[in-house]
Amino acid sequence: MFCFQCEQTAGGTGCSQAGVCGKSPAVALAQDETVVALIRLARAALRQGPVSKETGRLLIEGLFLTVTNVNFDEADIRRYNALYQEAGDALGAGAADDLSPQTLFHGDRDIVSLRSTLLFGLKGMAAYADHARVLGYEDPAIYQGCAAFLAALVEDHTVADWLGLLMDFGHLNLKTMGLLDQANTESYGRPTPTTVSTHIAPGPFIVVTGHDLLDLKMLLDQTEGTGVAVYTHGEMLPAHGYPELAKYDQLKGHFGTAWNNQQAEFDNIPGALLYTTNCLMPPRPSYKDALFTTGLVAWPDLPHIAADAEGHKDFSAVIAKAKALGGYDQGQEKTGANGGHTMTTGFARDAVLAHAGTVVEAVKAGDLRHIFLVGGCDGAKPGRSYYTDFVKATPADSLVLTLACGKFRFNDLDLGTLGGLPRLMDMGQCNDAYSAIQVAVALAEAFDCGVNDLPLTLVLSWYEQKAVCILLTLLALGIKNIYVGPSLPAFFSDTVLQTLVETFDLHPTGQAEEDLAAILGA
Ligand code: SF4
Ligand code: SF3
Repeated sequence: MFCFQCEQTAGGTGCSQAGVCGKSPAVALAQDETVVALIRLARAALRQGPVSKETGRLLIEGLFLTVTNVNFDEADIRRYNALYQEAGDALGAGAADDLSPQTLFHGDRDIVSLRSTLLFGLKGMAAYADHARVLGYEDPAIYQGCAAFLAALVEDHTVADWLGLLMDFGHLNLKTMGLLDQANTESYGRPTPTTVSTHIAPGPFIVVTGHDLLDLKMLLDQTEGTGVAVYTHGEMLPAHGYPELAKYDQLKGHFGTAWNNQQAEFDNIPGALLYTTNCLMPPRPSYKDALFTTGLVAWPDLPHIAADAEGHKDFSAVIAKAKALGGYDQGQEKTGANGGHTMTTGFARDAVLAHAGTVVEAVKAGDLRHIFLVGGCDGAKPGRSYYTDFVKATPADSLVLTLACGKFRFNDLDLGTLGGLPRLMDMGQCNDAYSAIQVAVALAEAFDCGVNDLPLTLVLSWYEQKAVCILLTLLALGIKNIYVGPSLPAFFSDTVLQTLVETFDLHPTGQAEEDLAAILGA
């Protein structure tokens, strides 16, 4: 096997014996075969004319299937692959469309790097498109673009053309994140600032993790009146900010921190666990029996809750498991990383922009020196204390916006307030980078300047492929001076990295205090 799609890749270069994530060589091969089956399907579909909704759905589903920490079940992946192969056959895929997984690594280092960057970005975007789809929001342009970029992966392009493709892709991902933003806010209401408790009450409970808010909504409908409480974990925290989810009394609070701590946090848990999307780690025996997967997530021999033809899911087995396990006898404190008992969320663009006037005036009066967006993935590798150190060191006359699971390093800290606003504001999940972009654009308009002229710096942490698509969107929008860490993608060749650094002033993160001083001194 060879895989270098995530930040924890072996030796910082590539997993070749087994995945650090727990992916076996057989699963890695099956997932590479998924990708070539999807390219085959995309090529056949493009020859027929506009890409149909049915084909588009298969493309995003298959790509999402191969995102890090989603599916570890070879037999399950092969079942999906057979569907993609059949769909390609039905559209007239020919011998020339049959590709070996090796095709993905064909060419010199720079070409493999550029191809991989596009492929991994596509995987991330597919996750967002799929979340929008389950809520009934689809856009033919996203499906068409997805097919075209998949086909382009195995075509010859100059380096300049590859870079152009990456920028075009960044715009398509912006459209996709915009669609998901619309789907979430129209389905669940506009997020409002909310304080979430980390107290776990006695009695039966279910912990829901991943990103799929519809799964959470269906679970909340089904747990009403059962006496079973529901707690969010990881990227589900922002659910508490949505009025249509927060309205359920049994949605009680948040359990633990980010995905990379799950093996410790779920040890001997007396509640049921529901994984709706990434990030699944190899389950430990002490909680394996409590674990259920749904959607594209799978682990061999663990119970999976599938949707019926109408998209409905029956979570009665999860609820029964929670009742059987019974919960804690006494209340527990599952505090944040710094011992805090609450976390806040729900500062999406409307909530922040409601105070745009205050922010603009504070900047003009010299009371607000800088705005930082410290966001992205968490991960297990050392070096991520950078983000805690950075946030702790930000001056009292600055604001810190955050999003995605990397925030669990610091989101239980009390940074105080500035001009009536909390200094730390959680905008939501990783896809809510869309909200952050809207805030930046609105502030630039208010100041009548470009986004790069704002007193705003993005400090990003990456782990999996959704971070790749977000970075490409930010670059496509011309946003410069972004700090990225804790290490750089192994799939960036020296030339690609140099090009990004020169074109976009991209900075690898260094020491928190030094980077902060450089930003504030600039
Ligand atoms: Fe390795 Fe990451 Fe690939 Fe897993 S997803 S095999 S950890 S590079
Ligand atoms: Fe996190 Fe997996 Fe990336 Fe959605 S849950 S940000 S790592």
